[in-house]
Amino acid sequence: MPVQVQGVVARSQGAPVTLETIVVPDPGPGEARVRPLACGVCHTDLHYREGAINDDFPFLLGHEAAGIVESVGPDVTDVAPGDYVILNWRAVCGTCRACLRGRPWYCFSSHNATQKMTLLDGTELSPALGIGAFAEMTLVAAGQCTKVDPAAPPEVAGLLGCGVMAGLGAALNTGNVGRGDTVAVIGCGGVGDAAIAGARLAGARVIVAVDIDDRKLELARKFGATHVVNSRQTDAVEAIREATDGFGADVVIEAIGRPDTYEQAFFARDLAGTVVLVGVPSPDMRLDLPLIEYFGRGGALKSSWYGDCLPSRDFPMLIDLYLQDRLPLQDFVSETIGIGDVEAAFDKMHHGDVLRSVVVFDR
Ligand code: PAD
Ligand code: ZN
Repeated sequence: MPVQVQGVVARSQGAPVTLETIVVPDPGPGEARVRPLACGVCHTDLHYREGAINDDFPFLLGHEAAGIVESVGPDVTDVAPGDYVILNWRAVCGTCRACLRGRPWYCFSSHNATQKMTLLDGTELSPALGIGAFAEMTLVAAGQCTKVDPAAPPEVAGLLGCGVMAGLGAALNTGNVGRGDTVAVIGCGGVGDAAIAGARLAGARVIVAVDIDDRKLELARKFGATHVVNSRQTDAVEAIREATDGFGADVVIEAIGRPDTYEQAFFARDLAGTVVLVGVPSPDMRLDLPLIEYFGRGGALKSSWYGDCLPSRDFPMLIDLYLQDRLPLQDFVSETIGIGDVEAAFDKMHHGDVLRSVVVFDR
């Protein structure tokens, strides 16, 4: 039977989100119906509301979630009702050209639910990143459910579903930070701080955090920054060089998505170093740099999509590290809120007051 539940919907561009009754169909082949227990508020949800992703309003927002599988489609065997899962937006297809070459973390054709959730009047909803988890129930592809140890509380576990995974993976997977490396992270929101935590986990010996907000720099220290730089007051490139014996960092991670900070990242790395762009730029942005600098500095300029993560490999492993007190995921949770507080959480995010607000559902 289809169920009717409450969900957070963005009806039109820029309008405040509203709590609406939504209809969630029974799971069909390859699908799972999931009861979210917690879901983080991510910048991307706000981008959807502002119409910056696409025009497919109305959106059902929310995509950083952990929950319980309620029911599964007839052919689903890898998850079962009662499983505790993190929802992912990389349900690898196994058949696209990336998967066939053994690089499923780039999967170009990842799965979402085939059926649509709707409003009461039948209007089809577009779930954010194919998830839509600011809702008491949601419908996803079964492959979007990654089982993890239920000992990790949902408000913590859900964060791996998007931003925190993107940052951790930018350091661990895309940047391939190794023991003894020097690392700089520009932009210390949830994503940047996760990159710092990832660099520490990988054994970086120097981690320079750059931001324009002193509150963020203080948090960055907690996640493992050995040096902090307020780039409103100090030149970021010079400060990073100073912290790295005058050479620049082996890996510089840009976690904002701006040309000026990307340029800092480009010039703040050592010869043959790596720049990782995990911040998402807007389509109007341009970069103008002398081509000889690209050649002369060598190394690698990479982008990181979702931290190049493979959910089946990375989520259970990172939850285990959290449970062993080696990854402080709980420190990303600035506050827990109710399902009616998402609009207020956008406001706090906008003012830089929080790393993550997390919606927690009544259990
Ligand atoms: P956030 O807004 O919480 O953090 C951004 C941080 O950058 C804040 O601490 C700001 O103070 C700081 N900042 C802003 N301007 C500057 C500047 N000029 N110089 C230095 N610091 C500055 O965002 P977030 O951490 O949630 O997300 C960061 C980016 O990562 C954002 O672009 C988001 O869209 C992107 C993202 N990417 C992926 C992916 O798969 N690549 C996934 C999730 C999020
Ligand atoms: Zn997100």
